[in-house]
Amino acid sequence: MSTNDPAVSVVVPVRNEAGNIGALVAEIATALSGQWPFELIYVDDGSSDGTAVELDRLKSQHAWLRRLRHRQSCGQSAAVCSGVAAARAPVVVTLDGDGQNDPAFIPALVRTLETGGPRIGLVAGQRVGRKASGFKRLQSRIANAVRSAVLRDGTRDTGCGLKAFRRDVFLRLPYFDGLHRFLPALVRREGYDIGYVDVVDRPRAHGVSNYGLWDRLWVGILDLAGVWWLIRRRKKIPETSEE
Ligand SMILES: Nc1nc2c(ncn2[C@@H]2O[C@H](COP(=O)(O)OP(=O)(O)O)[C@@H](O)[C@H]2O)c(=O)[nH]1
Ligand SMILES: [Mg+2]
Repeated sequence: MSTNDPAVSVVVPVRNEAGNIGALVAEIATALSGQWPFELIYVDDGSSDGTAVELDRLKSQHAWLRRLRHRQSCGQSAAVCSGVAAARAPVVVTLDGDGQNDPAFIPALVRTLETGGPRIGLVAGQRVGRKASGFKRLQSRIANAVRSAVLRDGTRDTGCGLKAFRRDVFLRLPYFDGLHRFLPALVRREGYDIGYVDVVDRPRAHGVSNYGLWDRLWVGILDLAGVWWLIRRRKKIPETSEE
């Protein structure tokens, strides 16, 4: 498969995901092979475990695999943004690097974006049959309920890492740490519709979650206020003419 002109760039943000790399890379390749020319960009956000070694071993085998690295850990949103900036395809797919998102859903996301036409800016995976612990599911349900009530972004679940979007639309979004949790609302703010695909969640394969309750709660409330303000202050700039 040609890597010169990929039609789809898959971006995977990772921090300390040693043990989860090889199997996921193989699953992503299986999901995309024969469907679209693709590239796979792992963004290693200052991992201190064997993540880089595992990636380098695979990179020598697959021409379509790229590895970006932040010298210091800078967060999941920053990693996604670095990956999208480096992507060569007009369509970008993101997914988590811990194996919780099943790459088998990638073709459905990309097709929904393609068949939806130019009005659709982003297709969001919506998790069904969550495998997280009861407490984590409760946190997620409350966060999703509060967010959708405040932002009215019509989205049941924004916490799912599986998303497909137009690269040019993403690059227009205002950047902040935490951006990756608000993509449907921010893409709507740019005037685009959102598509949805139900995806079946899996348990984390190895390692531990990068987030605790407090990381998500306080920052989530602050970010929600910020995104609410961004939407309130949206202003469509009219067509400009030069006279
Ligand atoms: N680049 C980067 N990725 C991160 C960071 N925190 C989490 N991730 C990645 O984002 C994905 C989701 O994080 P995870 O810890 O599984 O969160 P959870 O599934 O919501 O508990 C995984 O692929 C992580 O490796 C970070 O600080 N930087
Ligand atoms: Mg996870």
